[in-house]
Amino acid sequence: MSTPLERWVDESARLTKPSKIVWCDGSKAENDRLADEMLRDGTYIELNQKTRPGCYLHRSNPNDVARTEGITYICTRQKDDAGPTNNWMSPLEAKEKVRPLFDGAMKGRTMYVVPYILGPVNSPFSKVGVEITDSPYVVASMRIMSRMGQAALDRLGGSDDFVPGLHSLGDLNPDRRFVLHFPEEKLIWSVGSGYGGNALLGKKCFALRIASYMAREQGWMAEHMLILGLEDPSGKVTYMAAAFPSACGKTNLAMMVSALENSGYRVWTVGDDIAWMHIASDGSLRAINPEAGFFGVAPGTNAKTNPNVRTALQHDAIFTNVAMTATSREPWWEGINGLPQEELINWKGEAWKPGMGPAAHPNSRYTVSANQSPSISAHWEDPEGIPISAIIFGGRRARVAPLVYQSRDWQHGVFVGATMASETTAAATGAVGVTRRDPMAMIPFCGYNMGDYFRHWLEMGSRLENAPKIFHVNWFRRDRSGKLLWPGYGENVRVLKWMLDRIEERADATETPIGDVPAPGSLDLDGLAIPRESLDELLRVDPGDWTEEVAATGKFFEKFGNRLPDEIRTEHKALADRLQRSSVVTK
Ligand code: GTP
Ligand code: SPV
Ligand code: MN
Repeated sequence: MSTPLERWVDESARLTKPSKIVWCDGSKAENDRLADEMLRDGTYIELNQKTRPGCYLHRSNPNDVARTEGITYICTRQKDDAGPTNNWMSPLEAKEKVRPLFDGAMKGRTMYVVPYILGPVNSPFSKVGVEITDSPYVVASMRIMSRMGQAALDRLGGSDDFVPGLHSLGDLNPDRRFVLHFPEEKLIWSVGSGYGGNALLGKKCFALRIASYMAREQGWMAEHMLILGLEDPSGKVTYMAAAFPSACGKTNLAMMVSALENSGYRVWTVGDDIAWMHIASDGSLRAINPEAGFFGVAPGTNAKTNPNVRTALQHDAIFTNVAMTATSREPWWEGINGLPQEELINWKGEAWKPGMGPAAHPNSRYTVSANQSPSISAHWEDPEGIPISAIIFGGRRARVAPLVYQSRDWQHGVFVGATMASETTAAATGAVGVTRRDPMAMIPFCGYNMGDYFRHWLEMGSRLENAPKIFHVNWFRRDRSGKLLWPGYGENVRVLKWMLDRIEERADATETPIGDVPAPGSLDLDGLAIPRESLDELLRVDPGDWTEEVAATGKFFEKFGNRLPDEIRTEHKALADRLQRSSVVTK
């Protein structure tokens, strides 16, 4: 008797017609074998094995360097169940359209069967996925990003309790590229791309889009959030989860070396991109990191901004679309630490000269095991997860949003998340720097109608005994000349400390129409030279800007019609009223 997995593998092989099928066990020997093959056919370029053993460079097709949201679909039977913020096709139409692209797509190639666990191997909250792919780069990446191989097969046994994901590079033609999700049958199809979020199906496709759908059915949450622990001088660790849109600072916050280390505040990493959160029997919210590695943005990473990742990247890491020094074969990117003394080869493999544009692609990335970071928390694989005391929302906004504010309560906090906006980045194709609404940083990743998603957040809150406090941050506010007002990175710990002090009721806040900002003196700025005017500007809530913001969010919410919870409408109205009253007072 064949198992459900064997039957699906057979069916996929009949469709894609590979010359060979390889079941991956996740071993080092298998990984070494794949690396050799990739070095031979140019998929991998060798980096300096003396200084960086086990490190390779991969150059993806120049038309395939970021997530492609325009061809990413949620295929539910009813269009309304995908909602106004997702692309939609009916499951039938989607399969008819895309099946021909898989037909014979693996001819002459090897099909890899990649079983993986999302979450710690022994956690009751972990889930099994299996990706079928014809990309060895995807296999090597999945081995870093998840618990891949035999452990997953052992956990699965003969059961059908896994999320199948079929992936083929196809011909890499953007016109024949599709990333399809079938949340009702928990199935993923991806063709025509080898890029991270499109091709590593355990990441955004399963751990967020399919998992968010499952989470609503089953009463938990799958969120685009980092998880960190803030240690205080007494050694107590308080855990926080933060949702920022793509390329807006999650990895850097989760891995930071604290500027307040000398006074006893340290940050421990539990996760850098995705959190699965459950309500424990004591009514607390507990989170696990479904991933096992980091797929991080390279540009801007250096010894000052993220020393932990620099250490992590000394061995066994994959670099994608970075530049390389021509003689010493070291990876290089903008913001690493000035220009090298030797020639550079850019991300496309050309000799780079100033004036040719960035040498590394702005969305170039590294892939590395989480446990290679010195900041990794001793509790990052706790099967029951760690308890979350604060949820942080944030975005990249040159103006409007202050450095930090606290929501009034859970319902108001959900509203704060639902009204998030951020300037777009190179993590997805399309224009960069355009402000777009991105509730909970989930606009590209929610597998169902976001009106229902807001309701799910409200319901989760009502089931929590001691709900986490909800905050909003913005590291990216600028002055009139366009200069960033806040130093960011390791200095962000000052804001985390204020949150901890709020949780422990030690810090004062000043009420504003949008929420509570730090009262004068309550933000620890010891040892940081920041002009008084900058601080005032960072914390300023401008009634004019916020009145425009209320209009923009109102317009955005209209899209959801009667799927928008009344509570969100109530909060929207209350904010408008508070703003109006405050501008009357200040006049
Ligand atoms: P995804 O992996 O796409 O989800 O991104 P992310 O949210 O993990 O963002 P990441 O930490 O990789 O940061 C993205 C970019 O923002 C990098 O170029 C960082 O150098 C920069 N960045 C991160 N934190 C800060 C900060 O506090 N201040 C400033 N100015 N830039 C930051
Ligand atoms: C993001 O874009 O949010 C990422 C990178 O974390 S990807 O895996 O491509 O989604
Ligand atoms: Mn992300």
